[in-house]
Amino acid sequence: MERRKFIKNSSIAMGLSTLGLNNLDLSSMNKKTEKPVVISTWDFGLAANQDAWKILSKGGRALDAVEQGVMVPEADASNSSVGLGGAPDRDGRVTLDACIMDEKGNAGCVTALEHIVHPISVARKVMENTPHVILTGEGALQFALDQGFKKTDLLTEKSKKEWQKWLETSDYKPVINIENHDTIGMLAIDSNGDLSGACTTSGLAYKMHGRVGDSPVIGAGLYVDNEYGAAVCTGLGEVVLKNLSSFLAVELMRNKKSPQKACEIAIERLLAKTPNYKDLQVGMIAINKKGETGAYAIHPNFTYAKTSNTINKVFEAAHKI
Ligand code: SD4
Repeated sequence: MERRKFIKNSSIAMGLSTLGLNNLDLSSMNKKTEKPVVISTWDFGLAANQDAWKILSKGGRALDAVEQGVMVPEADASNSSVGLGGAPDRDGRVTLDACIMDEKGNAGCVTALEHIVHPISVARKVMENTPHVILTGEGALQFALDQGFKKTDLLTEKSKKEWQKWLETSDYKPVINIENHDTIGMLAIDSNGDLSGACTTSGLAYKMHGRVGDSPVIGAGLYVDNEYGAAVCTGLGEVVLKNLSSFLAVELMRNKKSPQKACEIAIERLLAKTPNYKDLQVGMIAINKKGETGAYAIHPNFTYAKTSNTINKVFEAAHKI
């Protein structure tokens, strides 16, 4: 019996390695409902998951968990892709994009927000305290200050020096997989079985002033449908915006695809519409109502972190190229 099981497992592993799917999250193939679960993009997701887990493990709400979780990289000045210390635009201004979506389908977003360390919390206030979904730029900042957020200089000395160096050539070229920490997208299912998601970023380094990516756009960077699942993207926002990849992945889960298949098909769709896809990276993660998860990317080295009662680990996603 044991030997048969061993042979079966090794042949699955051999099959996966032939497909280039080593380090695949095999727990996602377990059909049993697992909750709570939290997943988030990139290596730095693991630290963010720990704060989310403090809420989820006590029976807390997924919405609170994803907000608290993504606040960790937002406040971390040492990473250059989210919140404080984020790379500025080409004019030297740090402009942040974020959105949040709850189990009731409510959503709040801020775009091109300056001077606020936690755009995700401003997005939540937009969702809960206004009749709107998106506030942008000056209006978003004014709203944040009215809600009691403090103005902070987000441009660190390190980011400023790097931007000044960039100005010498001013060559705008999005880099694939910046130091394995880019936008943080986080999805959670709580012990009640409810789903929520959050996504927050400083966007692409040295973008044009006023440029908004996919991350704060519902259906593009993030989508949650509490009946079926949730998905979040990272990578070159322009192509995600044109393909509404998060909405598509959730729609695929509604059509009974697993989160893994949903991510793969959503990325394949994007590739079919993007002739230069080899020059850019998009990664996505998804979770369904059973707590099963999936992840897929165009290029290697897109990592995601998963935390549950049985797992607390960073995985590399399967990839196209
Ligand atoms: C954007 N999607 O602003 C974000 C940035 C990102 O990996 O995720 N980069 O386009």
